[in-house]
Amino acid sequence: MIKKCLGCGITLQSKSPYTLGYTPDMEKDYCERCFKITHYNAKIDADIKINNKELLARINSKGGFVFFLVDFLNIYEEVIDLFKSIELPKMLVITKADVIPKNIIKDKLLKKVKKLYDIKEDIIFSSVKTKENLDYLKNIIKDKKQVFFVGLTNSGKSSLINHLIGANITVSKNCNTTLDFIPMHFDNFTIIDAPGFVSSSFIDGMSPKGIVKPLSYQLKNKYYLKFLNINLNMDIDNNLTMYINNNVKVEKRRCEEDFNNQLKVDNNVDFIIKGLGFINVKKGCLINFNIPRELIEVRESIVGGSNE
Ligand SMILES: Nc1nc2c(ncn2[C@@H]2O[C@H](COP(=O)(O)OP(=O)(O)OP(=O)(O)O)[C@@H](O)[C@H]2O)c(=O)[nH]1
Ligand SMILES: [Mg+2]
Repeated sequence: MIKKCLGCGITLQSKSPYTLGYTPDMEKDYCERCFKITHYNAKIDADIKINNKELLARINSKGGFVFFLVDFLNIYEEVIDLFKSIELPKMLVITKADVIPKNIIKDKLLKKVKKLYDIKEDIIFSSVKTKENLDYLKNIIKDKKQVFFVGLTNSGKSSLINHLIGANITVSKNCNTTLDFIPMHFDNFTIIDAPGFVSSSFIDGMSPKGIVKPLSYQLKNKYYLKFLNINLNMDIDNNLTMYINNNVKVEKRRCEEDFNNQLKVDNNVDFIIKGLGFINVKKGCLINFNIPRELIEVRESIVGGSNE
């Protein structure tokens, strides 16, 4: 009989210790990987490749209601396109609302996201830390037969389910912790956790630690910003505010670097570095940078101007 791991959804097996799903004891409900993540906070680098197209097809072949989760730093077109590709009734949930900086008026943010990305469905915030909207979500679930929690990897799907129904799905700050669908049956409804979609992001699995602190700079054209291995400069003196993880160190240095990429932007845009966050740039300019163009998106700002 096939038995699935309650932590990540993979089929359990006791034959091959280096293959996913391994447990030394088939009586156990969790695989060894989940055990190590939960008890030793282990970073497991198994080479897991979630195929977005296959995952989408699997979701669209089912019936039910979909909560699509994304956190505030990872709202960008590539992700919204995934949301739009879901053919079931759905709602966008902006998770980890507790990390959204206090200068941002959440109502306005929501309206801007809705308008900019032309989202017809409802959008709500949620947080397992502050319990924001957990009761609201519970009420929606009660009226449905089958509810899927899908979204970008690391967006907080498993955490949210654990908090909504007291489940014990494995949660971690690494990507692709959940490996397969995990259905949980109740008297009147079924809740299904799903593996996360992957995006072409700069960094994998960076979950914001605490409230994102906006970093504001007056950046003279002779200087550039260095963070992680990214270099970024503008062709005019400009004002910018960075919305990225607090644990990323940003340095201002005098220009002597080469930048192999350029992008011309309008006034008040967000320069998005996929997987890391975004930079609100006040004045239209030419942005020079050194990372591949496909890791960047630019949009009319969802935080700048009237939202601050
Ligand atoms: N600050 C904050 N962190 C959260 C919240 N929800 C989840 N997290 C953190 O986000 C990280 C990812 O959580 P998971 O629940 O494993 O995310 P997931 O979407 O199930 O990820 P995959 O299964 O890998 O696709 C963990 O470090 C969680 O602690 C939240 O509401 N607030
Ligand atoms: Mg998960």
